[in-house]
Amino acid sequence: MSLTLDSSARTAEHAQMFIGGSWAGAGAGQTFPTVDPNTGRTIAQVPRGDSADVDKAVAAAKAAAIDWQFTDAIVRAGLLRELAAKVTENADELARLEALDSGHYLAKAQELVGAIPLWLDYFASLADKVGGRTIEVPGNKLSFTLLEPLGVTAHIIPWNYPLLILVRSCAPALALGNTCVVKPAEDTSLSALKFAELVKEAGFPDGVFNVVTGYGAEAGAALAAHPDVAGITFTGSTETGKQIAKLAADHVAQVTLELGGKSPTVVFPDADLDEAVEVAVQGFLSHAGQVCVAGTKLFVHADVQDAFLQKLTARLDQTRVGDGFADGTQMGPLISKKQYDKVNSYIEIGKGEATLYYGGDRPAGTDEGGFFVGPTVFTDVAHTARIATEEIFGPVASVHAWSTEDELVDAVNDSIYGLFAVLLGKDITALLSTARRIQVGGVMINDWFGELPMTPHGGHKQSGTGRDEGLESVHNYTQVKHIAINLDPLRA
Ligand code: TXE
Repeated sequence: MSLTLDSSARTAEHAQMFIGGSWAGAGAGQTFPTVDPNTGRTIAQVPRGDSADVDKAVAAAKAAAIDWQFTDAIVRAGLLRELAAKVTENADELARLEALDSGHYLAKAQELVGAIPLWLDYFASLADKVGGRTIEVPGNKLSFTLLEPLGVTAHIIPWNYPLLILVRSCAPALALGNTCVVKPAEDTSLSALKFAELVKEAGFPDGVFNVVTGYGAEAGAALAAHPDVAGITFTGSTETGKQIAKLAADHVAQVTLELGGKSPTVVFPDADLDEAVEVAVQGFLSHAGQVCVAGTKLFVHADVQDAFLQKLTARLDQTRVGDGFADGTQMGPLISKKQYDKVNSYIEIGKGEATLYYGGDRPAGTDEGGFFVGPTVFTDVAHTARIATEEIFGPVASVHAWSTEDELVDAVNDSIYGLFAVLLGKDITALLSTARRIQVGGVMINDWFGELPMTPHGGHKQSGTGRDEGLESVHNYTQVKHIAINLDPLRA
């Protein structure tokens, strides 16, 4: 049955899993609530899938895998384009569901949903363009490779960008002939279920795309451990990523992990400070800091630190934090009580190890039941402080002065993480020299992170392995088959 949203009541009904082309509750009949982080109130009850439900979904995906692999690539691409059209037709409802369930303010959710067709279209275009290669070998032989799909791929999704992260991994998987089982985060299942409806309407064969809702330790772990799952794409915490990699190792599944970060925003002495402040603020306040690439360590050159901090204060004073459905909101709540408690506990830790320069409190006028934390900045922070080394995943930044490139590079590289960095300045030689020396998977110069389907995204060190998006992501969903033919007669 179709998921229905009552926008004014902020509730939804008929949240059901999508397995083998049919809607289903959890086999054991259990559900769990998903809540509106703006108010803490329940939006809907969602099926609490367990390992038996995962078994059914993987079986459905496995049954569909061979036909889907040998469906013409151009047909697979056509279905993805049809799906893109369905997303556009249903963009308003998808955005409202996403805003309600994930805490993105409505205008941002609309922007995110509006971008989904770009991802579907980009990967549709790859379906009939990706292939193997011919290889020159000695003798009268023809040697070549095929790039074949893995088979059943699992997609374990976090709650910060629920639909975008689902699409960025399922679109290439489907385009390249894999069948998918998705496990959305328990905090944000609704947009995945609505998306599954659109997959069905677009005409994908039953079993090609499946969604099992549930908790990570139950449905998620069962999916990662399933012996018929050949590839796992995970975005989430480094800790859970390590657990998933261990589960995958038991049946030698391929893993792609996009994990935590502690990303620097570096202000060079010649930076335009108004622009630098704007990018820095986007870096740690976008989605209330719940972004894998959040720029939570502000490395500001000592010569401009005072001027930067003055401008930063003025800019933070303007930030409108509140209900995501209210006009003009620029920053919504954190996703859950768990995340709210985590961020507040880091703010307390910060007060003990640094100077609280800005914020640290609950923004005035926000719903008492919602999970709101205001913009927070610490100064006088040691590089080894917990708030400067651990992923907080909230609107909390630490400011660090630097003077020489060597000192800067050492400080940035002294981290278990290596996801992303923003560099702001004018001297292109200095910017590129630093960009080469820092150990991160992506560098943005004079701009804030802009995720795109055509550019590879992922981390060095404990920020992950493999790459989402770009041509690089083809490796996540294909395996190589080498074929050789002897062209000489076997007997003279
Ligand atoms: O993440 P988890 P949580 C970071 C961020 C945040 C912290 C904890 O620092 O504060 O993680 O968030 C599923 N086997 N990021 O606890 O556990 C889970 O159901 C299989 C960074 O929500 O990583 C959900 O679908 N699956 C990040 C998904 O994993 C399991 C985005 C993510 O949950 C599982 C989110 C298990 N044992 C959090 N345990 C980013 N890189 O953007 C959980 N899951």
